[in-house]
Amino acid sequence: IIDIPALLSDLGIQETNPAYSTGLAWGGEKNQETRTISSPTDGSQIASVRMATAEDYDHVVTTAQKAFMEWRTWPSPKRGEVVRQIGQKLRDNKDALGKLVSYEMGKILQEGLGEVQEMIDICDFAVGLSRQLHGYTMHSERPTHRMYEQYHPLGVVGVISAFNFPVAVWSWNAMLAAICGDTVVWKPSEKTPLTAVACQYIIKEVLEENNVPEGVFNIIIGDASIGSQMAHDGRVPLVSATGSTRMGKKVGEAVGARLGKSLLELGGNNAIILTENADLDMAMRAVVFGAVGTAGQRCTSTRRLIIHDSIYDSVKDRLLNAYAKLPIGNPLKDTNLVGPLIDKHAVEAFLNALEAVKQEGGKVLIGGTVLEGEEYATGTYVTPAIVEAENSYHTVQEETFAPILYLIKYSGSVDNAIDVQNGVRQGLSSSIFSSNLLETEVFLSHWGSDCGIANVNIGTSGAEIGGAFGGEKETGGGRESGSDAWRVYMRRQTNTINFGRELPLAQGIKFDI
Ligand code: UN1
Repeated sequence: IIDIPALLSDLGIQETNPAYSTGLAWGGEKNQETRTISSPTDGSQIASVRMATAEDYDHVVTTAQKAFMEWRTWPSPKRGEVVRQIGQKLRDNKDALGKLVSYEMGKILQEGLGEVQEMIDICDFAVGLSRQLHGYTMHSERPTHRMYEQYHPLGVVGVISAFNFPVAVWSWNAMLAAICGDTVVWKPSEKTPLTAVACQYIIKEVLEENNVPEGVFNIIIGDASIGSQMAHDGRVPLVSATGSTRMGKKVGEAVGARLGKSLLELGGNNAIILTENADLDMAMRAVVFGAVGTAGQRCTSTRRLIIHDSIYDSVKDRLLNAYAKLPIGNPLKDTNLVGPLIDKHAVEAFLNALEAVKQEGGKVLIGGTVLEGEEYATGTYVTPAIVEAENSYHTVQEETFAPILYLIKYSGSVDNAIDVQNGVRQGLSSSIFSSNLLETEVFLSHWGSDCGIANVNIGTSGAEIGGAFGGEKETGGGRESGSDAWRVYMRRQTNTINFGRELPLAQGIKFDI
């Protein structure tokens, strides 16, 4: 299905991959510790990467700091022009990068290509934004004074990304940070470093052709120890981290202890509410894709389905029917909808969660097995599960990064469904299916969904880049990509200017000298 050496050569990736890159130069070739990357798709070894050391990290941040001194002086639209060209390179490489994402991470090819499309889209968004880094102007209380605010570049931005969106999350952060005048040190997930390396190769020519200083776009291949070094590093004013709530708490605590800024995009426990007024044909598409897409490994995956008791049985039947026919297998084969989990640890977590929910009284209606046979020899392919459960179960309260959909019944008004939806510690994405305006408006009201994303008549996943992306509560509170998410990548300054010949003080203070 895929010719890996040809693909790597298409992307310009050389055989041995050093542990870090500063955009123009690579380093860490002599490092002893290596990691072998094998595809969850067919188990073959794709590459071996070297792991960065603490000294490598230090060198990269020093280079990024130095680059910042120059990069911040470039006019923002000129930085935008660099991002425009990066977007063009991504268009040229969409097919190859999309395939590599699919192969290294295991999502189906359509989703791999979709992920690259999100990168292209954020480039376009950032180019426009490079001319719109607006602040407010205000009226001063003093005569012949005016006030306004400006947004200035912040410094080195650390980006820690997860395996499930191995490249898009970098671009949401890096492209905005770049037009804002920041430099970026990216630590990709150690489970998917190769796609990150590919991105460095893709952008290299643009950086060279535009004389972008070395150190504006950096990557560092390492494990949690590098992430921790970054979180504690006072030279990194903003750390943007995507991953589990457990990881995010550690990063948030370390960054908070030095009063740095963090942008956290952590676990979700996303629900769809189906009221008695739901259009079930539409809802089924949303639920099935939300729950099994990316094999349940999106932070926006649908994990809970909150169903009105009057339609519960018919929803259950329709879902069981759809799940019985799910095409599961090699994600590069275009008839498949469900690929593998990232690795065997993820399979274990899937099985453990199912065992635990059974202990609590849950009933597994379908799925929950590990597939065997030649096509599934990696042991990473599972059958997506549907479980009847209560919202209060421990297992239901946790985010298991796997395709498990919990069916939860509610009765009475939509307020009861919203209580269930909000009754978890996470607050990323939520949606309601209903053709009744009174229900949908309650869901969107200030006593409705408590999530960062609340949708009507669409599913929980597949957010567009134009909106601010992120969530509340244990999801971490950060917002990235669209809307005004760019502000976190800049420092804000309020300026008051006196254009008169007197010096009146604010708040009416009078004194003589
Ligand atoms: C993630 O899973 O970390 O909304 C991000 C979505 C994608 C992003 C998911 N645009 O499903």
